[in-house]
Amino acid sequence: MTCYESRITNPKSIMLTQKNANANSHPMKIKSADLYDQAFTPRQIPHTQHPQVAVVGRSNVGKSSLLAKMMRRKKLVKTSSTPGKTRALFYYLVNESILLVDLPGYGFSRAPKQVSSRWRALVEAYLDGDSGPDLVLQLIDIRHPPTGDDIAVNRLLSDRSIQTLIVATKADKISRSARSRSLDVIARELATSPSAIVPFSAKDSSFDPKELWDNIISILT
Ligand SMILES: Nc1nc2c(ncn2[C@@H]2O[C@H](COP(=O)(O)OP(=O)(O)OP(=O)(O)O)[C@@H](O)[C@H]2O)c(=O)[nH]1
Ligand SMILES: [Mg+2]
Repeated sequence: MTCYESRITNPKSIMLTQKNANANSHPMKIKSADLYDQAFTPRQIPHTQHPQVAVVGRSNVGKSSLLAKMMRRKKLVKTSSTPGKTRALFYYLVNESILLVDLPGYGFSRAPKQVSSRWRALVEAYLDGDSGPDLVLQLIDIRHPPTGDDIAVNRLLSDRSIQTLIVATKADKISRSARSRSLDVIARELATSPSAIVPFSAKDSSFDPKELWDNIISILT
């Protein structure tokens, strides 16, 4: 199927392109962003027709900071000073067309080292439900090789054939040369190519969230 055919036959894509089409501005110029829903248990997961982009990663990796940048809404995104305390899915509706979903962080408890069963139950219910994500951004701290949890979660996604974009966060924390070495390591561990990984920083404005949006839109449409 060509891109054009997939664009006209995928109703979610039509929603995206129609709502955001404007020749004079970026397709994801943020006009509105609001908390749409939240789910603390599998039963609370909302059913929706909106395209969904979920953000997953270890606690403290920078999920909420990335979402705040993408939506240009610093105060909207739920953050907590205690890593791993928030065990819910937060849904944000952007431009009345696309949902960004902040998934709970994993890997916060010291023992056992594996993804906790409660986290797994909630996230698997989301991934396997009839209103799961169209794309998952898996965030990896650029300073460290992927952990066992990161690799397990990557497998959880690939086992389900869920489209995944790896984003390497906190790129401001290391030098350019260290960045490219890190991308090589992350790519090798997650069986992808370094060029498929998007480096990002929520603190350095040379990392423009528009580029992330461009990546997302091109995957979804
Ligand atoms: N230097 C730097 N710090 C960052 C960046 N992104 C996030 N941080 C910091 O890292 C800490 C955690 O960021 P959050 O966005 O709350 O991380 P999270 O993944 O949402 O964490 P949980 O909600 O606990 O799972 C905060 O102190 C942020 O300011 C970044 O790109 N660069
Ligand atoms: Mg968070």
